[in-house]
Amino acid sequence: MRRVLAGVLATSVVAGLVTLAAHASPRAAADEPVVVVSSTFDDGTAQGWTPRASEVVAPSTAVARSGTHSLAVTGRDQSWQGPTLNLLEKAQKGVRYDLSVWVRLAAGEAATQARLSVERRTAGTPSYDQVVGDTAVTADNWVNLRGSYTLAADVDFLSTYVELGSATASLHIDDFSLSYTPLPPIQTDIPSVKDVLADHFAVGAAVGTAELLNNHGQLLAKHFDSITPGNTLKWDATEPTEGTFRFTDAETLVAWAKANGAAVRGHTLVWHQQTPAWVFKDAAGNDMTATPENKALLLSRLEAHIRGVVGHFGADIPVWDVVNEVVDENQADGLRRSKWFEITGLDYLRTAFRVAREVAPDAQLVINDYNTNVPSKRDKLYDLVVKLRAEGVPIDAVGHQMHVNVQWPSVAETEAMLAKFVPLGVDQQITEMDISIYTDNSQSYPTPPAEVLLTQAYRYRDFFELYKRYSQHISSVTVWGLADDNTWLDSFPVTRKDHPLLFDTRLQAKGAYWGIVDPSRITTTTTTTTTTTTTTTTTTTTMPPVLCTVEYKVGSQWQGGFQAEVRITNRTTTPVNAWTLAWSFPDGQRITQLWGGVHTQAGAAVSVKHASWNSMLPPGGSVSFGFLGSWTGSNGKPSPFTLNGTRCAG
Ligand code: 9MR
Repeated sequence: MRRVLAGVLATSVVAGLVTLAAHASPRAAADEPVVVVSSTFDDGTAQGWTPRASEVVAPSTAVARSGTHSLAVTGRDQSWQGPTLNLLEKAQKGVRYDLSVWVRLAAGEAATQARLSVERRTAGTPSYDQVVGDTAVTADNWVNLRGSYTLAADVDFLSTYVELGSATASLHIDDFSLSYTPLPPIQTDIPSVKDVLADHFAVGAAVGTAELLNNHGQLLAKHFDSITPGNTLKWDATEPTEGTFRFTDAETLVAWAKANGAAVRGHTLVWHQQTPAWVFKDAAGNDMTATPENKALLLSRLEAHIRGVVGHFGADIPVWDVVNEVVDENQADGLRRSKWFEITGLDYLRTAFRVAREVAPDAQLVINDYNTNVPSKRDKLYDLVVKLRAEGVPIDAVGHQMHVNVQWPSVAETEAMLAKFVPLGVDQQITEMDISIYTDNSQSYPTPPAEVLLTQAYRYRDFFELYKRYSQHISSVTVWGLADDNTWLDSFPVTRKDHPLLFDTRLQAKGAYWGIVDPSRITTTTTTTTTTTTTTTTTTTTMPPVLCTVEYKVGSQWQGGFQAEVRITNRTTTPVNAWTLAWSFPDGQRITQLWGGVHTQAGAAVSVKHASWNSMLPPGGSVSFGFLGSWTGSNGKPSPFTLNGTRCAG
């Protein structure tokens, strides 16, 4: 239910006054959105909005997204000029706000891009944060810019503003709102993940400064004994211009870790992304080409960077992802064609590890990469580590990012990944784990389906069981985010809400958490919250208990024929005796031969009964069978499957 504060809507001045009361109000119940500011301009005033520079803002009746007025902005001569609203007295540190505004170009203006930004100043020094990135806008329609923002620093200036890609276009804005939804308390009566796994490895989360505050900070402290700065130690954050180092946010994270007894993983010294352009400019300011002079210059910059960053933190950061994502399995030599490689060959790797070891002799030095489970990539990474270590390059550990999803990869492939590096005697770390609920780019769920979250919970269980079995070779396991309210997967590979972590968007424990902590408590009762700026619906869905999951994989397919494998897993705590699995084919498929069971087919309806030797399906156990079939049309996957008459998930 939406909660609008009486009297807030009239003017932003009134809204500001009421805001203070709202934040203190015991009636601001968890999960009910509180509108802090709403600007409709329908009273014919600018409601506190002002220009950022010399442009003009004025209420207008030329167009309105709702009601009678919008705010017209004319006379712009810089792209960053635009309407701005002072939020200093309105937004509090550590609260996650939803911002929404509608934008439309003035009549006759050519299409361009708009974005919603925040300017904040600490002791007079400005920083600019993007709330909503470049979004196409035209003079024909209203476009909604909507995003979330958490203020994490102490500020003496705070404003939001709309800016455009094209410098001079005039525009209108309307129906701005700033709102927040109070969070319920974190659960204090559940086990801490770090305690449950204390005998095995450190448990980490990737965070930014916003995750240290209020409920987020409490959740982080309760469950994690390691943190990885998600962005604040990358080159663009630490050395944006040559020789000028900035450590403010990273220092905040390190201080929090010290105060809370958590370790810090340093991420990352060398990467092909988030590296400022100046790094790859030659002495004349042009893009570097592969010359001996440029190679020397680039390696000297690399050395100075590592000395500056690693030297600054010293013993406070005892493990570094020295190099990140340098392997490309599609190259015969296995090396990513980054600017680093093009200009220095393998020497950037040698220099990075050598200098890191010199500056921090006791730190653990890691080579970190994604998709290290994929056999071809795993093997190329392995070959590189062997080669460099043979030369004396001090690589102490291999980092497996483990950005995976609810179907991919298999636990067996992941085990092969860990097993591969064991003979080398290197430490291994899981550095960036998350389990996307999506398996392809076309999917998007308004609310995550209960059965998908259940599969995710079992995947977390199975991966952590594997890590525990290998824990003598694994020193830490880190998830890439604290909770589902803030995950990089919301905008990668496409924009949609993902739910890949252990805690939900309200910071409550998910099945994924129980999968790690106590799989017997993975529950089919889920609480999901869907939030929009105007409504919030909280639904508690009690699903029928899930008895089984079924994986159906087409292994190969050719003109008219295909081969498939089906794996049934018993998700209950009691054995299933004498199983029969049934489904209906969607595309006229016909089974021609089946092994591992006995089949009958009538039209589309198929029933597969156990073979004499695999009739028992133990609790938590699986059986598989395979078949050859014929198909026409699209060979779609059947769903649902029923086991002894009860529907399975997957
Ligand atoms: O979590 C990081 C995200 O906020 C950044 O936008 C993103 C793009 O540079 O980088 C994310 O972290 C990456 C990590 O540094 C390296 N492995 C992949 C991670 C996800 O992109």
